[in-house]
Amino acid sequence: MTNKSSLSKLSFILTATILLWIKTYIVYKTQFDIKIENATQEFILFINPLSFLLLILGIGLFFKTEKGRNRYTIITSFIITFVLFANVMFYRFFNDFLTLPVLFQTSNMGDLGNSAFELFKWTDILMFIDVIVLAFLAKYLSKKKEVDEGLSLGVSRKTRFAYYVAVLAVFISNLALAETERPELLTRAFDREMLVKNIGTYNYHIYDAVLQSKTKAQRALADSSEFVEIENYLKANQKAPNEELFGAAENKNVIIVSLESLQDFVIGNTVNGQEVTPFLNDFIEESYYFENFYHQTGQGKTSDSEFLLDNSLYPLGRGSVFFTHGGNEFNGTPELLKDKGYYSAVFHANNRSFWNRDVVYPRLGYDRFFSLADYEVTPENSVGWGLKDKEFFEQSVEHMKTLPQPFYSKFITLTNHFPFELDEEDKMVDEFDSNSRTLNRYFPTVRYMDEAFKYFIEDLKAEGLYENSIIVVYGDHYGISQNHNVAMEQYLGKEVTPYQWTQLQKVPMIVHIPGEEHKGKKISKVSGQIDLKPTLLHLLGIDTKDHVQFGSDMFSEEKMDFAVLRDGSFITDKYVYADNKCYDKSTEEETNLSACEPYMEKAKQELDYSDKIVYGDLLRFYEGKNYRLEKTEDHN
Ligand code: GP9
Ligand code: MN
Repeated sequence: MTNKSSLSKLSFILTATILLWIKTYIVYKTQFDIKIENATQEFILFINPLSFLLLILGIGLFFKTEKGRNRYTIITSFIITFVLFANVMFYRFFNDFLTLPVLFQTSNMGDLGNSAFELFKWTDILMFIDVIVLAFLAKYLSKKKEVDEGLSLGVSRKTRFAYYVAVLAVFISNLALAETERPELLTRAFDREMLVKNIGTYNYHIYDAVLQSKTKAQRALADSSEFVEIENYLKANQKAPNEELFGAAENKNVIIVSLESLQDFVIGNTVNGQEVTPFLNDFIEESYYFENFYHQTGQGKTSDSEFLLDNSLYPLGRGSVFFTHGGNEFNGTPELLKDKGYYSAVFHANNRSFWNRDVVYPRLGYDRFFSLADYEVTPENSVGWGLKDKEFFEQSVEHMKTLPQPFYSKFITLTNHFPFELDEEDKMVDEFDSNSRTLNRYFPTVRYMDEAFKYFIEDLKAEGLYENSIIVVYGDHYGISQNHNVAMEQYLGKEVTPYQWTQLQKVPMIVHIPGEEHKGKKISKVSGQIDLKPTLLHLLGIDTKDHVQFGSDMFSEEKMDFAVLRDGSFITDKYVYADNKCYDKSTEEETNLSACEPYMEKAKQELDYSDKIVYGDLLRFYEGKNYRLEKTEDHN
């Protein structure tokens, strides 16, 4: 077989590939709102459909006849175009890319179905033009070639091999480029826009399908018997609520403020002689402040903290649970509060799909998500990751005024996010001076966030929302990673041992209850984000003894001093277990491992049981006694 005939056999496939490729890129640019920041990103976007198209259309090379090959190419082009078209329609409605769970979520599709007609534009037909062109081409070309019998034979093995080596090379270069632009793309950044931007819409669908089948398999293997043991464990760990505070905030609005990357070490502390969080320091004086409160997040960062908050379940050891198990059955706080007549909303000026929030929030019971599209975001009022916190709070209060009361609301800030960028005019303290630009810049952005929060509280007072709301403020996760230990040692004036590192995982946690201002009480009991849900529900007067929850009421006298971090470290009243070592809190020095041993089993069990619930989607088997009896059946 000559090269020339190999090439002509390939030419139809390559024509189809190029047409689809260009079409996909045109669709990216005209139908989706993908933010491109530099030329490399644009280049990645341009090449990203190629590897998949070559791979799939290349299957045509295995067909023995030209007719079969062409037919395969045309049908495949049509299917791929249809997938692209479906994404365009879906995007017009949800501003997001399709995922398999969403596809099977009837409520979502119902919404789309009703408006599909309205979403359709006549120009969409243009998307299919290349398929029609291919069909004509096939007809015309095959007639012309009928004379040449040789060309009807299959493609040689060598050609196929060379072809697929080339496909692999394209794929690997794409992935490598994407990884340099966005490290840990596949494990960390669970933003669909980011995925589509980097690996392309088609590869993204494959990635999504793999994830989906993995979780489906784990779920299918689980059964309700696994739940019995866990339930016994949880029952044995139940703690009675604090009698005085149970119901102290009944029927009040709930305002939860998740402060981005805020660690506890800045509270009451200074940089260059200036207070880092002057407002929070004052706010603490009229609130309850938990000074030994830990974040328990993993790779899912903010989304993990949200998961902990609303479910009192641990996030997972790898990936973001919002992304990997967002379709599970939950008993989220917003859902539980519905029985009490609460309306619920989240405020966060980022893409709806970031961390899969648009899919997970409804499953947790949230009624409304005020996301990027609900805010007026301009280059002037943005910095770093987007809308500046002050603007965010200001615009949020406007939305907030429209909510039915009582409401359960959550506000997620953004400015104090790595790489901690801030406009000159917003800097209220000077940067720290160390070898870490990240730590240096952390202080001014924390200071800015503190100021923004102050304005928020003032706004709430002005709008009459302060007095009838309970306000819960906490840091979502650490902001300064271990890479900056040297600079951190300089700031703290002590070595960052595994013990100190664990202490750095403390995040501030403040609860303000109207009428309780005089308390201004510091609570030193060891607790974590896992405890937020029962604490809150008890304040609202909701009994949680039949709830599936790993946390306990932080106000309860019976509450054990205990927090497990997602990496398996834990903290008790006397000890810290980290890096396989046991530390005595009183000396801050390593001690005999046997001192930590009594808690090691418990720490492991907590995480294991919680993981079992999440991986097996076990809450679908739960027969709660006080609520949602109808949920005993598996609806999925
Ligand atoms: C993104 C914001 C920050 O929406 O919540 O995410 P993070 O990187 O902190 O998880
Ligand atoms: Mn965060």
